[in-house]
Amino acid sequence: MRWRGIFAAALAALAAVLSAGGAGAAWETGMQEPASAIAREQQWLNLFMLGVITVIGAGVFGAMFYSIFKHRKSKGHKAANFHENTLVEIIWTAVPMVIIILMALPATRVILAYKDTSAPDLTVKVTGYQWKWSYDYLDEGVFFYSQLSTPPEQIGGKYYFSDAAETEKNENYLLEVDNEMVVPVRKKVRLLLTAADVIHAWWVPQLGVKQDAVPGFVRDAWFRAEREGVYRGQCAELCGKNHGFMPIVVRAVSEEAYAEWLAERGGGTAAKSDDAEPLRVGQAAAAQSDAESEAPQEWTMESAMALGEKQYGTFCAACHQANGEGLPPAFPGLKGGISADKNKKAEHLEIVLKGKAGTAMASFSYLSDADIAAIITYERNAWGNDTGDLLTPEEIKAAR
Ligand code: HEC
Ligand SMILES: [Cu+2]
Repeated sequence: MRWRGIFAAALAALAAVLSAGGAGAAWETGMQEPASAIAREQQWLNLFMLGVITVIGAGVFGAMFYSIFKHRKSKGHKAANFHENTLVEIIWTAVPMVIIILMALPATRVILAYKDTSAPDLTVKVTGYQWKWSYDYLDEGVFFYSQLSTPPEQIGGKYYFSDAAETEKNENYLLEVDNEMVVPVRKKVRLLLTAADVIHAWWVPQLGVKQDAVPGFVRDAWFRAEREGVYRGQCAELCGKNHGFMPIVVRAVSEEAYAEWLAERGGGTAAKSDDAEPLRVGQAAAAQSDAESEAPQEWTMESAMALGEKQYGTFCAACHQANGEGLPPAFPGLKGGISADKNKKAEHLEIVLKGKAGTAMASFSYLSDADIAAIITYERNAWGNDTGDLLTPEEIKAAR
């Protein structure tokens, strides 16, 4: 009687858990539906391998438990002696070898296909940063950053934002971005992956791509989305505090919609017309930075300082801190040093434009002339630095 009661209670609890799961997230098992041939192959490989190891596991443990039970000592069985048995040794070497080869053959086939980035229809350079991605459509002259668009109130909730409204989470909470990577459907998209600070990884399960993005190296990968749709992924390499907050969204659209999107972004055939010079890598970035920085009409100390403070906050404060004190010893303060030295303006300009090899100080030459002039002006006149230097965009242009 007692056992029946416990069993009934357990069943009721299980039912409650199942229905709660059904209400919250879809109650699903297995992997996301593949949207590329490679993703399908990967899932097949996964099932195949699972099958092989299940059969081996059941066989080995079955034989083991059977022997232990059937031939136990208490029944008077004596241990057999297999020492120096050549036949057994050959069998237990050959059989696993055959099994491994059987598993390696299909796996190798998929890896070779996965690595074959030849003859792409378009190439996009993808760069990982702490904590966002950028996409540079190399032949189309389109460049943009892509970062998390989930509002911070939804992440922090009432705990961090006392005045936050009851925080309902978006459907694609933490898997949504401001600028999606748009690609034409059924076209081979080659990715050139790298990173600007630490190792990140570009991972979109439905497209079957997972590739580390390593600073100083360019790795390639490719996908061909089989049908239109939105495919979501995440950075898959622990890359610091906001690792969980740099999602990836790929939208595969028809060729017409893709051309329209390119045109909206100022790229495509317009950027490729015969008399236009081909865009250099990074130039598109500068163009975007120009367009977005709202460079002031009149270049005065005041307007430059205002723009400089804003752009410093975006591009430099993560390391050098908003108060200019840096985080020594890793990141030097900019209060004092060459930023406060009237005679070291050229050095200051050089380190911002070129970066410093072998340190975390990267080149910021992809920023617009106005942004760089404003940032340096800001650094040379904030936090007690009082060089009075006002740099102009023309000066930056000449120094490039
Ligand atoms: C990822 C971290 C990081 C970011 C972001 C960064 N810096 Fe740096 N910066 C460094 C490091 C590290 C050094 C020290 C390099 C060395 O060892 O000499 C440095 C050095 C400098 C120096 C030289 C300081 C001196 O007095 O010698 C200047 C100037 C500077 N950075 C300006 C900038 C500006 C302007 C930006 C934004 C556009 C920026 N940095 C963004 C890491 C960073
Ligand atoms: Cu990352």
